Amino acid sequence: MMLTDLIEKAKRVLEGNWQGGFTKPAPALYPHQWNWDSGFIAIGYARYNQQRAQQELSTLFRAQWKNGMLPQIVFNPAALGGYFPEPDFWQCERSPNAPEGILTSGITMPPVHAIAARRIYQFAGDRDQAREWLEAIYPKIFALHEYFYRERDPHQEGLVYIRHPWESGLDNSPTWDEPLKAIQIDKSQLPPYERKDLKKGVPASQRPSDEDYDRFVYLVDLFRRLNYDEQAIYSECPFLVQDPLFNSILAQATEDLIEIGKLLGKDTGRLEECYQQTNRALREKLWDPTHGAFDTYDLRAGRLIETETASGFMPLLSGAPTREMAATIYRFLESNSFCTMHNNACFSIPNYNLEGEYLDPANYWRGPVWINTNWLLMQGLKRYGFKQKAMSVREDIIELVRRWGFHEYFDPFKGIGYGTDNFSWTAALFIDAALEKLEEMGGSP
Ligand code: 9WN
Repeated sequence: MMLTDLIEKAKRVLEGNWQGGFTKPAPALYPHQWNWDSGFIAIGYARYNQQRAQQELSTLFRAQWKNGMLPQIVFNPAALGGYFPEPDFWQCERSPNAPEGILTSGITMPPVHAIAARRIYQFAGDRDQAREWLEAIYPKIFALHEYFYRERDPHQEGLVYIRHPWESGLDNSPTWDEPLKAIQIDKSQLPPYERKDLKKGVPASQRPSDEDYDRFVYLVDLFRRLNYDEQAIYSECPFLVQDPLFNSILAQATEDLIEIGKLLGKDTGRLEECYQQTNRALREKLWDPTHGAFDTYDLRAGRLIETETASGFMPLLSGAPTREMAATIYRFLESNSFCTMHNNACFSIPNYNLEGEYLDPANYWRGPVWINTNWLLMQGLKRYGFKQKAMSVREDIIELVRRWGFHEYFDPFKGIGYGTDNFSWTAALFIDAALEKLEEMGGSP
């Protein structure tokens, strides 16, 4: 199929998932609005439908908590019953910070919104209107970043923690195995629950395990018992980690927010401090020279967690690595661990080391290639001048979709699409990558 036809097909995927105010991540598996999904989706819309892109983020930010937190899920009241956990389980009304009249979960996600907002302005057909929209969204994104640095950075070191694997966006990444194993579950104390994700046509072998879900549920139950009080959660939560993916997205989003702020004539001093401090902390605390990548710091265990996932390269995105660190990362990415061969033999960039002990090429965040992390790493590779590698990642984004469709994730060796089909961010980021390629080719498909 010609690239231009595929782009039209991708637009139809987004249209099919459009709910009249936001875009759900997938037709059946994810029936509500998800935080970082909407950011990636807006990046796709930014290329061809400015209004939609703006609306996607505006709808999301309507659900912002009073303390600035932006929830992981905004529930669609008309679609309740199809997902677990839903508002009856979260019970966010226990928190004085929860928004009134809007149903949400009680955790957050990586803050990609300023990255998307800047691109919306960059590609806007109507710049004046985009600027007006930025005026309205800027204070909200600013409040979100303030929330992170105020509530999630206990040592004021520029690194924010996440307190649930769902907050990472990479729910069952091998990086969480160790901290999750440390949580001893007493089944008789766990609230009863029923997984809905296994009833949507995706094999259990491609989803997180029941042991993972027990821990996901344990943490939600803890948060609701603590009425979502950040201080109390900080004291009691057994899962508290500083993750390089989350923090480098935060740093990059802060850099983009600075640019937006300058455009609007705001004082961006505080944001500049945050940006510098987070990048410095990534370098000084999370870089592991023996590993050749960035690690996650486990605040409970008081040590780095050494696993080899794509998150370990993500600080390229925000410009945190020194030239030397970036060169080391580049060699890692070019090794057999992260796939140097092409021509049908392998696709970039799997979420986990292809030679790693816990590799499972069909299981969720434990091996497959995901389009969002590849898109982010592509930006990071460009930033450091690794143009050829960035272009090969872009080519894989396009080829995976061309050959296997708009799947949620893909087998790193065979390409085969796994998880749900018609996945929104795959379609959205494909549109961005394909249009960028077409522009470079001078418009010919
Ligand atoms: C829990 C919606 C979300 C993504 C996450 C992905 C998956 C949810 C789930 O789907 O997580 O948030 O139910 O498995 O891991 O990154 O945002 O697409």
